[in-house]
Amino acid sequence: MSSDLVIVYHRQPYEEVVVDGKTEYRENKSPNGIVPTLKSFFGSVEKAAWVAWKEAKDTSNPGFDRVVEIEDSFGKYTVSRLPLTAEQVSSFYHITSKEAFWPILHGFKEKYNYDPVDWPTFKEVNWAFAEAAASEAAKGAAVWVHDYNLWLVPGYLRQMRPDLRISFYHHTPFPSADMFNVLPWRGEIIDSLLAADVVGFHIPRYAANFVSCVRSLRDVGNVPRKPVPSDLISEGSALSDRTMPTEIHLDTGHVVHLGVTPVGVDTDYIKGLAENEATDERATRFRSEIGEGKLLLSVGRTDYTKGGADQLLAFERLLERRADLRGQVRLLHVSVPANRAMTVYEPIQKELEEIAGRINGRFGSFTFQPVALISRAVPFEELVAWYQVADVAWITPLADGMNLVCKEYVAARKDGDGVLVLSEFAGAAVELGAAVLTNPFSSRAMDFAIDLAMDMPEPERRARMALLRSAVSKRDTRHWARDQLALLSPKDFAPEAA
Ligand code: GDG
Repeated sequence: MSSDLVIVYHRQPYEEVVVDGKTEYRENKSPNGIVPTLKSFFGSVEKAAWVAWKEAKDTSNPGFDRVVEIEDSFGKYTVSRLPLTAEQVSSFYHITSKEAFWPILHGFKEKYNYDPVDWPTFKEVNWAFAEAAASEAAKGAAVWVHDYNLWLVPGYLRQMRPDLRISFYHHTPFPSADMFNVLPWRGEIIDSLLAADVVGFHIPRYAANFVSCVRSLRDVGNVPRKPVPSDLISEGSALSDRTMPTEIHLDTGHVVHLGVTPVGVDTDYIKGLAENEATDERATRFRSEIGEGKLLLSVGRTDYTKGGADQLLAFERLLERRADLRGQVRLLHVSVPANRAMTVYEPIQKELEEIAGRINGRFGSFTFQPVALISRAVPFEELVAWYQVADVAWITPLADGMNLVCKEYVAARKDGDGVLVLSEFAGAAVELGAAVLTNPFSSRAMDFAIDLAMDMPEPERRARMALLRSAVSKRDTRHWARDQLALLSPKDFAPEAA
């Protein structure tokens, strides 16, 4: 019970490797993903802790140290690893979180799978996370819980430790009541979130949707609103709102602050990589391989929300429609498959392979394949080199909480050129109105956007990229960290939380 800040996130914050029979904890240098950003908060407190899970064959005797002390470039911190069995991981994470919650969060009712959900296991695992956080947190400490797979933690934690300041951040979209209320456990989830002091979202729309869910289930009276900052409004785009809710007052006197802070990328790190010699050499090699033609780049996890199949179909239509581009344009589609235990993603992989194969069969030759489908993660340094040479980053998810790939592309374009085609259903669209925004549910809109990108004159490309670069630098990881820490600071809390 001695940490001033406890981060509760399902993944461990380092790589664990066994060297000569000895376990070593290595700093995970990967800049992508959220882990390094979260660790950067540790610099601001004296004592910090992290709670994650680790698979154990036998939870009563897990065979590893439950608590380890780590020291890396982010400082010293403690990591509590909850021993979970493979069955618990599968039930709480692969099934309840990914097959029931994930589709609903992203608006895919038809993919929602209720039957295999084992709710008692989900509750048990969330309780274990809450217990571990409670035992790490000093009196009045801040506990910061991440993502929907830990939705019940704030409620449990409040029961165990009323003194704590609890913040919960959603990395995904938050749907409106019409969608969210499909979940039979909606009341329990909402009550748990309302036990937090701060509930955080990427963009104003998700906060508004959350309020619609709360109102549908609980009587919370008037919810104050304030204007949305102008840099979070892309005129006319699907996810932009003009005002946003700020806090929810409960009958008990408890106030839930609604935090809207879009996650950014580490622009300095990406800039550093983009400027290093090895990346330059790589980029030069890639450019000579591409030759005179144009390269479209698409990067994302293999997930139905990312809209990979719709995008490949749009590419096929592009080649059908425009004979001038055949043999002149290629699409590099990096689609990183999920953990093998999640069979739910297998049909998407098959579909991507089928469409890519058909396009190559129709428009390719012995020496030229229009689609390169990469179904594995490429090293981030290589990704940055691809970002630098891609004429167009084509990022068209059907739904995405934020989407960091588009921001990484912009941050890597030190030459000030390149076109970003972005779905208006990615949270990032509210900040990146200078992109070519498109609607991935409309073939016509997708075709129009990609034509515009292919034919865009250089001055327009540069003007748009300058605006995009300034937006991405403004709200980078440091900005996010500052905002989040301010929300967690004691001055924002009513005496009941002290
Ligand atoms: C969730 C939300 C939200 C991708 N392929 C490779 C690779 N990546 C990296 C990218 C990027 C990260 O993975 C993906 O981040 P996204 O934000 O695009 O998407 P999710 O994984 O779905 O993340 C999302 C995010 O949380 C943060 O709150 O933005 O909406 O769904 O950093 O670079 N990295 C490497 N090789 C690859 O092939 N090394």
